[in-house]
Amino acid sequence: MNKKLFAMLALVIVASMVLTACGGNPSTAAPAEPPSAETSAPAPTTAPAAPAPAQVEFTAPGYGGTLATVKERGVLICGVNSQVPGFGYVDAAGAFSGFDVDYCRALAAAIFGDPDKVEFRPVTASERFTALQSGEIDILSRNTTWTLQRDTELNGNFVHTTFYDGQGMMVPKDSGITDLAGLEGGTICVQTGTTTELNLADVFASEGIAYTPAVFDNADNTFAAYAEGRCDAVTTDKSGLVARRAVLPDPENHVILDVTMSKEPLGPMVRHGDDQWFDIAQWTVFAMITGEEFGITSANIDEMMGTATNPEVRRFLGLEGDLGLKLGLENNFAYNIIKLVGNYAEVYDRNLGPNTPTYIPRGYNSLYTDGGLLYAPPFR
Ligand SMILES: N[C@@H](CCC(=O)N[C@@H](CS)C(=O)NCC(=O)O)C(=O)O
Repeated sequence: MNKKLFAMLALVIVASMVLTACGGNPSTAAPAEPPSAETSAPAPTTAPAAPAPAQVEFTAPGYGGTLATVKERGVLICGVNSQVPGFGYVDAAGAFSGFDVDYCRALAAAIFGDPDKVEFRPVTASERFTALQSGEIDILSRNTTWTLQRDTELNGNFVHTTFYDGQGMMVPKDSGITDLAGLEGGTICVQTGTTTELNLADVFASEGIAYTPAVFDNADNTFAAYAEGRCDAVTTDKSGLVARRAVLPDPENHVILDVTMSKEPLGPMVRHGDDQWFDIAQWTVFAMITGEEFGITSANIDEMMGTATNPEVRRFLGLEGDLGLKLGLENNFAYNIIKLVGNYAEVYDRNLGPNTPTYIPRGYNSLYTDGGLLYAPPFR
């Protein structure tokens, strides 16, 4: 059964439970239990033994075996960017860094309790979906925008939005251009295989601005052409513009226009057909967000382990309940993510915070409690 069908069925079941609960006497309403053949048996006269840890049948339909493959291999293979500082970048020594790269490390920490059990596979915009579909990578974590076509014909499931972005436009400061209309008749550098290329066409057509696209196959070539003055402007996600401006020879001579051409919800993507893997990837994101919400950091988590009394925090840390087991992981998976990689804020600040060359104010990427869009479901 695919995930969406399963979700619909679950919704029907939950709705019927809710209706039953609402119609009944609230004081007798019990938490939902799995159906049991013994529900009508007389109540036992002795206290029941403590329930065994919940076992989840991971051979059921919807479990596509990715976790088993990754565990057997002993390393996660994560498709990443190598050309966008702050998000996915490889330095001269071959070391990967960035916000999307750290998500891969968090997933490795959740699975193996070791953030280094990950192999980074650089993929360009045009290569990324084939790499995921073919099984060359276990997950794509690379400034990828969630769209309907990618969700359907490209066989992908977007795990969750980890970075809310929008498309921008950068021009040389001395051009004096301040809005899109100022680019009338100009040449615009853009990368192929991206939503960027499509939005550029949509927005300029709807605003009636004539332009010539100069199309390149990766970020280095796109921005090299712009730096050489072969285009009047360059366009990509605003995050990408901030990132790539930082590595231009003269960052101070370039401005990002105060226009947002699209919505670009960026996040990791997995293949259709493996709900368990999807859940693991998604709850890794939720663990990072929840860590921030609870004020649990890599620095204070060990202390929290000894002092936490809030039941949800205790479940989050793996001190109570079996939440990790239900995913096919250890119960301390969220502990490992926070301890070994950090919560969302720590990862954000390390890569995009005020002390980095790729500083981007949190904006929409703040917790809902701070006026942003980050909101994780409960750990229960
Ligand atoms: N978010 C957009 C654009 C992502 C994108 O690929 N941006 C370019 C320009 S910054 C990039 O990352 N290029 C690096 C590469 O392909 O090597 C999408 O998903 O299509």
